[in-house]
Amino acid sequence: MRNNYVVIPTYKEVDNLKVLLPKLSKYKVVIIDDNSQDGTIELCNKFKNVHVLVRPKKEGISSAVLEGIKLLPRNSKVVVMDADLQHDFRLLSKIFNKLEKYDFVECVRINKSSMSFIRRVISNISDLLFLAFVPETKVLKDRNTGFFGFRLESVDIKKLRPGIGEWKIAIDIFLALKRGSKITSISYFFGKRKYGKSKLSLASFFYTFKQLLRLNDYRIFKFAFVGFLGLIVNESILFYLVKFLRIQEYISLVFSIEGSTLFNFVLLREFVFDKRKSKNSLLKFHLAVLYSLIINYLVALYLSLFVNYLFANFLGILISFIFRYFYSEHKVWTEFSE
Ligand SMILES: Nc1nc2c(ncn2[C@@H]2O[C@H](COP(=O)(O)OP(=O)(O)OP(=O)(O)O)[C@@H](O)[C@H]2O)c(=O)[nH]1
Ligand SMILES: [Mg+2]
Repeated sequence: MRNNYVVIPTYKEVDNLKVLLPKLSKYKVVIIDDNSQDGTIELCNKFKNVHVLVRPKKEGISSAVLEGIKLLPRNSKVVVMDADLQHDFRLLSKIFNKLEKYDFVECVRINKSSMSFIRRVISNISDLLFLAFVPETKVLKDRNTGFFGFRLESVDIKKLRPGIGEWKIAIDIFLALKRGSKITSISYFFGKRKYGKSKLSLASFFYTFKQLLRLNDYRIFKFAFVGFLGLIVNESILFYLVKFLRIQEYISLVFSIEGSTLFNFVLLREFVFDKRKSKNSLLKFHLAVLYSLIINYLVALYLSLFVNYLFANFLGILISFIFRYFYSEHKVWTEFSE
């Protein structure tokens, strides 16, 4: 019990805290408040078990939680929750119990249907995007959760580098778990915000996208760049074989395509998916290339019925690129070494 901490990021939540803090008397509580100026500090100071850290300005949930956990002893068990009473405080003892055996506990919302339609759509899209761009998260059930627990010593804190404004810290912490960490989940009913307003805004989309690319390690851009280099290699081989060696075009094309495929494979393996290894990746990458050629061909053929054939081909290339990228992420390089 001694090192069980509840970490709560807050911004203008004093009315909710008046209800929540008295329920947390069994735990040590760390509040990271972004200068709400609404009486939060005065309220927190009334509770002996509550420590409040005030930051000068609003910088987002993720960095707030990180600042909070940096204050804690390494052998702490930590639960992160919101102040707005959407996260059920009655689950705390269950989460801390799970942390006796597990390193990470995610609390999974089972009543997403109680959310408004638009919030549900946003939440599902965001969930899907994280799954698509950060395949390591596929073992999680609720990638958007803000309610979760972890053993601090199982987390490599140096790996946590959330940007300003970001707010999905659960994914960052999950990805920073040390090798061999055990994870589990608890389902719960997601409540309604009691007082005050949600801090979600249009800017949240931008921050989510920023976090998505950061956690993706910008692989999508690196992949596109390697593809571009492959195009140059492909054209160069073709030019050399046809122009200088006078080999028939239909034969030269086979070599230029295979040459650029091998070139792309090596670059991707060494520089893009270098933290992952996988059996038969060369064969699987050839399949990715084959499928994407077929997609390119069929899309270009079909769309040329409606638009200019060059534009149709361009769209075919674009769609086949997207396919090849996600196929590489999810089917070719599938083993995560870190
Ligand atoms: N320190 C700090 N806390 C924040 C910031 N933004 C939000 N919070 C707190 O983070 C928690 C979650 O914020 P909410 O606005 O409820 O966001 P949400 O739960 O993801 O979204 P909703 O489902 O709309 O409620 C609350 O305790 C907020 O007070 C911030 O910039 N800094
Ligand atoms: Mg909320």
